[in-house]
Amino acid sequence: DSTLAQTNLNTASTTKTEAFLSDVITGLRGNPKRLNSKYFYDANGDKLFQDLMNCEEYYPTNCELEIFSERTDEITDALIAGGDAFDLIELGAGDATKSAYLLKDLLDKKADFTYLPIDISENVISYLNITLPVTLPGLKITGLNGEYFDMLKKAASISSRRKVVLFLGSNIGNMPVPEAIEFCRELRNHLSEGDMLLIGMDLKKDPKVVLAAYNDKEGITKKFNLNLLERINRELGADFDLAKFDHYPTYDPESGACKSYLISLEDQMVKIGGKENIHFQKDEYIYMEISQKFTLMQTDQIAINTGFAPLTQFFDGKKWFVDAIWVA
Ligand code: AVJ
Repeated sequence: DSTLAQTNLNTASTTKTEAFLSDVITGLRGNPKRLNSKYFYDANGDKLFQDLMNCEEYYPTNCELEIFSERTDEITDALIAGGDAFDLIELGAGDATKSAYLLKDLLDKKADFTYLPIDISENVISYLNITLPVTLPGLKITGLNGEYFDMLKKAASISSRRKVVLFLGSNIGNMPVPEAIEFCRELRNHLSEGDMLLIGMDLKKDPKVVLAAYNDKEGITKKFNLNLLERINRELGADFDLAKFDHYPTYDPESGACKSYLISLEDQMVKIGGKENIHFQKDEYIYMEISQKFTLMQTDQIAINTGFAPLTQFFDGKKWFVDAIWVA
């Protein structure tokens, strides 16, 4: 009944805030200090990421859009060729602009599928549930708000059909390589033989191009990083002074790791949740995010080492980005 539903909802959101608080405290008590980039995506963060995707320097989205708009037919044919009716599960769906190309084509081809977008942002999931059935008439959609593997389990409990998983935008780059490998292994364990993964990975390229994408002139990336401090202020009752932190993006062409830091501009104390005091030395950094870039060889290696067979690769004209289909 509605009382129970309300209680569950409140319990769920309390638990979420508690998990957020405990992750933030652990991360900021650590040495070096760090925050988890998955927390970037509240409603403001979603908006800032959309601005980023539209800014000139941020190339990955445009590359993947080019692939999806120019190779739509081949990509959806390959997904359909995997077998009968399927669940199309997207990890980190965001605004689904890219996947919409595939969804539209699958609908045109009368493929029998349900779209299950998973996202950490509540805001994103309610938006998709409301807008996609309007823009894509006939689409069967069940949005799932939560962590990737929790929601994958939930998806498997709803349906036992063949799974096609989308993991786009080089979201996998938000993990350091060893963690990304562990992630793919776990993902493989959630799949059955013959299931498919369409994975987007950003490739190593001119270091200046990479760094510029994470150091845009308009300062959207800086705002995107500072927004997490603002979110902590708002949701966890902290008193970060955003003016006392600067954004420092780096790219190491050797490892392919693109990392973002916030640097404390002075010696300062920040209070979180009314009781926890965090001390920052002048010039001390918070490690915010990694956006790993890969070699083509690495992409195949990761597939093979984690129990997948690489099937096909699709590139943009500049070969800056790859969308690969791996079979479980
Ligand atoms: C959404 C994780 C793919 O790492 O490129 C963009 C997020 N961070 N600019 C990325 C992001 C800074 C993005 N991903």
